[in-house]
Amino acid sequence: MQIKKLTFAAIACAAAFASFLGTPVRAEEVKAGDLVITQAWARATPKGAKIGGGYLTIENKGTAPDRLIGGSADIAGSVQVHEMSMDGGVMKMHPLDKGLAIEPGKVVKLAPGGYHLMMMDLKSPLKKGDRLPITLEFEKAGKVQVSLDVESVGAQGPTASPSSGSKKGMKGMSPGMKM
Ligand SMILES: [Cu+2]
Repeated sequence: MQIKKLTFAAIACAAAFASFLGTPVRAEEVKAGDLVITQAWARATPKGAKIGGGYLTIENKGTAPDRLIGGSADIAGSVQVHEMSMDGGVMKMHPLDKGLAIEPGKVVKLAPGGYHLMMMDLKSPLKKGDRLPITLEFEKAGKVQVSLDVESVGAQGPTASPSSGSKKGMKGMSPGMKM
């Protein structure tokens, strides 16, 4: 079961792996202490998919570091913080056991191809146009409610403008993995 889950995860991450070129602007923001969260979105999932990716931007306007350690959502069995990276030409992803550091004065972006939220054990597919309530959990800021705007399956950002971007970094993906 664990192996199967990881396979699903790898495929979804591969599908999510693309350069993030869009710089969409979203008016909506959520404040939690010194943290400002914007551009929260997720990708629609194909029928039967057990995991989905969530993305957002976190700015730390304070003077102390914080960490995004996880989250929860009614629609998912669990929500993890993942990182994607290239390892010898092969894309890999793994959960960040200690969470993702949000350093003071910094903006951390969770986006396709990099850090992301991984909603595991989805109970139903994520549908484009939905607003998905999710609770983020930070070490210091605690629990923070945000809504992910569900965009299309191949969206690169919350206001999906299909980029004519390069395909660099796509090496090592099998053809069946693209969406
Ligand atoms: Cu992942």
